[in-house]
Order: sequence, then structure tokens, then C-alpha cells
Amino acid sequence: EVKIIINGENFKVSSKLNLLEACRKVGFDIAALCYHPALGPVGTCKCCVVDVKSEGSTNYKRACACATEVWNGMDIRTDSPQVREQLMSAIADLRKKQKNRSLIMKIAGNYDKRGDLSLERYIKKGESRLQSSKYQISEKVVEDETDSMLDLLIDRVSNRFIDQTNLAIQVDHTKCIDCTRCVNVCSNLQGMDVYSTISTSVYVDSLMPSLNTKGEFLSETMCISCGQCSLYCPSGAITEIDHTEKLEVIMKTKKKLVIVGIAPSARLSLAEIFKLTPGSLTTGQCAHLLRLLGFNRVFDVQFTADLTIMEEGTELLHRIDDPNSILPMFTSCCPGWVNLVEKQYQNIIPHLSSCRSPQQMFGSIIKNYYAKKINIDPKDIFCVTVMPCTAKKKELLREQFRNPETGLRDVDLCLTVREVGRMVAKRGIEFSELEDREFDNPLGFSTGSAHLFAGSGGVMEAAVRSAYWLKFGEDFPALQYNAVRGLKGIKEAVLDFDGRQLRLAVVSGGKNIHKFLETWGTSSFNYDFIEIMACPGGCIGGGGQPRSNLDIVPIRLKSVYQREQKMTSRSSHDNPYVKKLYQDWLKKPYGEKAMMYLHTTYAP
Ligand code: HC1
Ligand code: SF4
Repeated sequence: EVKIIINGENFKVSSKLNLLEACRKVGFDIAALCYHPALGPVGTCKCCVVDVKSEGSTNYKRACACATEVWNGMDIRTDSPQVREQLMSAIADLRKKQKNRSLIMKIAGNYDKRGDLSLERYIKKGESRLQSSKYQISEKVVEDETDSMLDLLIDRVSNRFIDQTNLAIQVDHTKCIDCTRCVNVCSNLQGMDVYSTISTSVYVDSLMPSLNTKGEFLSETMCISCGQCSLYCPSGAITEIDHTEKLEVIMKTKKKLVIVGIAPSARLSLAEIFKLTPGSLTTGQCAHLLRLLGFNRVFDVQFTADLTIMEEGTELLHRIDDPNSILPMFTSCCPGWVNLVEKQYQNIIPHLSSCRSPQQMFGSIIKNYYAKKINIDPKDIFCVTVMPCTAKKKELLREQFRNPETGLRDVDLCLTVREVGRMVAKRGIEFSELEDREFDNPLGFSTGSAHLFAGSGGVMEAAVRSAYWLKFGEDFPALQYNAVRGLKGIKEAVLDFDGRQLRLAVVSGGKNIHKFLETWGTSSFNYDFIEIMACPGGCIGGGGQPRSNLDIVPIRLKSVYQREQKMTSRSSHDNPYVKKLYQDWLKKPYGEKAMMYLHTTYAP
């Protein structure tokens, strides 16, 4: 611990903190754009400038707080006139960068003349440290939405270059402020190296933005659409492709029955957008909210998570029992992971479970079963999902998920949790005041196993419970399978499956996946069943989640486990509506009809 003085007040802080963290810890919210606690100091935005003086010294010196250690006797001023002036000048520099960038885009000829100048207010309340800081500029944002801080940070340029080729995330180069967070996240957290700070001849060298994709469109890169970069981008340059307007048009025309299903982890994180206690599980409020937003049926993707487990558990048993089948089997519910396999690890394709993800099973059940049940033409249904994920937007566009006879997509549109947050804000709905409501049925009931899907290891735990039951006709003895729980990037376990030792692994986060697969193809890679999620921690850390502080992920996970324990049914095979679906329509897991509607293929 060291003693420091901030704006004349005495504090004791840990010597391990940098000055920015130390100030924030004791309640001084310093503005910073390039700094992120999970990524460490970069020092490019220069917004976190403070005055610093050592004990005994007479002069204050200006320093970037993120790159400054704390020492005993340090005297800090966070809001002197000089600091304010420096901050305004840093912002002016960022503005200049953006202006240059738009010029570069014009020169490169790579811009989009859409004439659409309505810049979205990405840096708005709750989404940027700047706004909660004590500076005047932040107050201006709150007071005046039309002439805000955003205008200082983001130029209203006449030509914008927005790369939407990825179909899930978009990159608006003219909003980039060179913070390099995306480079850091994509390379160091996800191991994907999509962005780079290297200049290319496509652009004017000296003004090269850091947010570039080596001169390529995103679709031409190895990007797996995980959206982690959109989670960290502080300027709104990288975001999900927004589909809220499209949905609103569909809803307004009232020509279609608009059905929604919400993902396991979305009900945990939506509350954060409305500043409710982190980890608050708001299932009933989410059901209520989705009705208020105008959805005609409000269902639960956790129902099809249970269904996935019935199919995946059965597939696993088939693979284990058949000496000619291919093991290990990998889970296939994470579209970021499926993208990675198809782009970079094509020899794993035969090992991917053929099960569609719960999102896609949801769409398939809605359009092929539920439509008939309620006697409506599937073309009059518009199927929407709410996901913590950006890659799900692209998953639904796969040709495999279009009905070959009708040409209809199973899922029509996917919203991230952030997009739902924006819809709610726009409508002025007070989320915290909503009473609980139930989901509609039959796709509204789910078990604890489905709830576990939200976190890394959840699919594995759920699959183990039901595979055990499918094989031996009795419940998995302990139910709670601690070996696959928690946030460790790579988890391994051996499960005694009535004499056969099943070797299991659970991996989350791109970098961990690459590391785990280093020995792929060698004798030391020895597993039977592997769960993989592209985002760190699984869907609770998804790229479409609210941009909350990242230490919120363990809180979200704890909430998953707590809720799961209290659920009346805890194993997917106990879901009565899933049982009925098999009785009425599918007949049996992994059977002919299930293969047609619930399974899929992959292509390199
Ligand atoms: Fe997920 Fe899944 S758990 S992939 O993490 O299998 O996105 O929450 O909806 O489809 O159910 C995400 C979450 C989600 C699917 C399920
Ligand atoms: Fe990298 Fe994921 Fe962003 Fe693609 S979506 S650029 S893989 S972090």
C-alpha cells in the first residue's frame, strides 16, 4: 500500500494499481478511451491526463494516469485548468484523426455514399467513461443530446466508409480514434490477428488508421464474427450491425406474427443496461419486456437448448458405441467456433456435432412445427432471437438454415442484448418497474441444464447429465459436475461412464482454443467430447453483451449456478414439453425427422 493525495484528499491505495485504476478505485472517475482494465495501458488517446507531483517537489507535471505507477507521497490533481485544457486538446486531436481518416477513405475510394448522416449515439450514457467523468464536457452530453460530446468525438463527415461485409459486425473507419483496443483484443484475447497497425499502400501511409484490416474488407479476413472487438471499442467504430430498424418496420406493418426467443445468458445481462444489480436474473421481466416491445409470442431459446441436449447426448452415445465413428466429438452451438473450424481447422469438420445450435433449432421448430400447430403459413411468421452474440446474426444466414422447399429462413433476425437495450431506451420503457410475466408455451419451459448453457462448461454439464440418463436410464449421480465449471480457459475431466473413461475438455476464448488445438492430430490430443465457445467464459462473455465492466463475467456465472440449483427440473430429459415434442412430431432423438429438422452440415 502507498499513501497518495488526490485533489487534496488523503488515500491509501495498493501499489500494484496504476494511477488510473487507483483514482477510479477511490471514486475519481478519470476519462479514458484507449485504456481498458483487461487490456492494460496503451497511451494513445491521452484523455486520462492528470497533474502529478512528488513529495517535496514544487511543480506538478502532466502525465497519462494509465501509464503511471503510484508511489508514496504522490500528489495528484485530476481537474486542474491545465488538465482540462489538455483533455480538450486530446479530444481535438482525436477529432482530427477521424477527419483524416475520412479523407483517407475518400482517397482510397473505399467509401460509401449513403448520404446517411444520422450518426448513432454509441458513446452515450453508460457506454463511455467520459460521460460519467466529472468534466464539463460530460455534463454537456447529458444535458444536450443534440449537440453533444459525440459531435466532438465523431465528425459529421459527408462520406463514411462502413464495412458491413462481415454480416455480423461492422467497422466504421471514420469513427476510429486509434486506441488500438481492437488490435489488442483480437490478437491477444482471441488469437485472430484481424486488425493491424501496419500501413498498407491502399491508404496514405503516414495517416494510416490503426483500425485497418490490412487493406481487406472484414469478410476477406479470418474474422470469426465473435464480436469481442465490438465489446471493447470505445468510439462506436466497431459495432454489431444494427437490425432494430428492420424489426420495427416488420412490427409496424403488422403483416406477420412476430415471434421471439431469448438466449440463456441474455436474461442475465439485460438488467445491466438499466443499471440493476449485476447478475440480476430477470427472466420474468424479460418476458414482460419483449411483449411490450411488440412481439406476438415470447418464447425461450432455453427450450431448444434442452432439445439440443437430447440430440447431442444421443449423438455422443452413437459415436461412443460405434467403433467406426469419429471421436472426439466437438460441440457445435457456438457459431464463432463453427466459423473458426470452417476457416482455419477444416479437418475438425467431421468431428463437429451435427446438431444445429439452439437458436437454429428454435427457428426450425417455429417454422416447421409450431406454424402447423397454430395453423399459420410459415411465411407469415417472422422469427427473431435475442442473443449475447454477434456471430448468431451470421449463423442464421447460412444456406443450411433455409427450408429447401419454401426458401424461408428458419430464423429471420437476431438482436444482440445491446440492440434490445437501445430499443427499450427509445421506447422509454422503465425496465426496473416491470413485473414478471411467464413465457408462452410450448416453447417457454426449460430446465436447469438449459440455463447452464449461458456459461462455459454448461453444455458439457447438461450433455453429461442427459447422456448418462439416456444410456443408463437413471440420473447422473451428483447432477452438479464441478470439474467443468468455472472460468478457466481450458478445463479437463475424466468421467467414469460405467467402466469406460470418457475424456472431456471445455475450452473458451479464441486464444485458448488455438492453444488447446496445438496438439490436434498428435497422440497427446486424447479426448472423447469437447465443448468449445469462442468468447472467454462462453456466452456470458459474448461479443453482443452489454459493455459492462468485464469483471462482471464471474458475477454473471455465479448467478447462473445459483438459479440453476433452484430450478424445478434440472435435466433436459425431464422437460415435459420436449418429451411431448418427441411424442407428437419428432418421434425420437437422432431419428429421421430429427435429422432433417435439427441437424446440419458444415462446409469449408
Ligand atoms: Fe449461447 Fe446457445 S448458449 S450459443 O452461448 O447454445 O449466443 O446465452 O443462445 O444458440 O441456448 C449464445 C447464450 C445461446 C444457442 C443456447
Ligand atoms: Fe477479431 Fe472477433 Fe472482432 Fe472478428 S469479431 S475482428 S475475430 S475480435
